[in-house]
Amino acid sequence: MLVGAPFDGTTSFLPGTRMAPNRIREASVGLETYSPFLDRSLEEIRLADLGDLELPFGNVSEALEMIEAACRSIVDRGTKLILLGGEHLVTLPAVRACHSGYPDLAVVQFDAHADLRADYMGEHDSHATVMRRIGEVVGSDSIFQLGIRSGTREEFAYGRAFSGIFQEDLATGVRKTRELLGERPVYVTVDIDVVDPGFAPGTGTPEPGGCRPQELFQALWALEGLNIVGFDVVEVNPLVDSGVVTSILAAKIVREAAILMGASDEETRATFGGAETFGR
Ligand SMILES: [Mn+2]
Repeated sequence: MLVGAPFDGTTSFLPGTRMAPNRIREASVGLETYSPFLDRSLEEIRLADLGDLELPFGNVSEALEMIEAACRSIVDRGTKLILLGGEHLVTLPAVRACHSGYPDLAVVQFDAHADLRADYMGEHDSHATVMRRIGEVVGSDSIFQLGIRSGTREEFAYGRAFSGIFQEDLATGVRKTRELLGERPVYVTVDIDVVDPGFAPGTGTPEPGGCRPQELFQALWALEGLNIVGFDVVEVNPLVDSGVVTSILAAKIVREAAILMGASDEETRATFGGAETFGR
């Protein structure tokens, strides 16, 4: 099941990720439902789009609790979760929800930034601390951080010492991650800024020196066969995008993830990606 979390309450630089879920849906209409690489179509899987959560402004903890409750209701049904951010902090309640259903959960992060700060400008829960908090939920050695090229000296020392993988190169990172994960349930979080800002300019904290979209797709395809129970795309900011290029990239990432996960929901059809519409 797919749900949007239009939240950017702790964004430090360029706000606007709250606009992303609907913009990504709009962009998805321009994509084919068929994935040539995976040789499957959105039409062949079951995917329900629950729309966006109505989150309160100015109340971070309440918003996070609502996101967790929504994700937990999806996990408790035994269905797979796809979350559209929103800033990266939305991943924390989603991981909490998945962890409650899958105690052996591991988290794979594609991101430019380590997001491992202990706190950020006095805030415990922030987009800049989210992976540190997630490590406290699943265990720091159960987070696999790929594409990381930005952070403080302390974050890099922490990640290298305690994360399951802390790696810049995606292909190498995914290969090692697969070997280590085996059959474990996995939550995958894609911070769009893992991709170079030349290809994905619509993001709040752009970091030069990232990968090309094709490298990210290859990394995602290489996850096929893993037991992915939750997935998100975060940090897309339509307000600073160049046209809709970043939203389309995010929509294609979600298409590939949905097909990869082969979400087997109840008798609902996709509203995402231009597939047959089913009333909510
Ligand atoms: Mn991030």
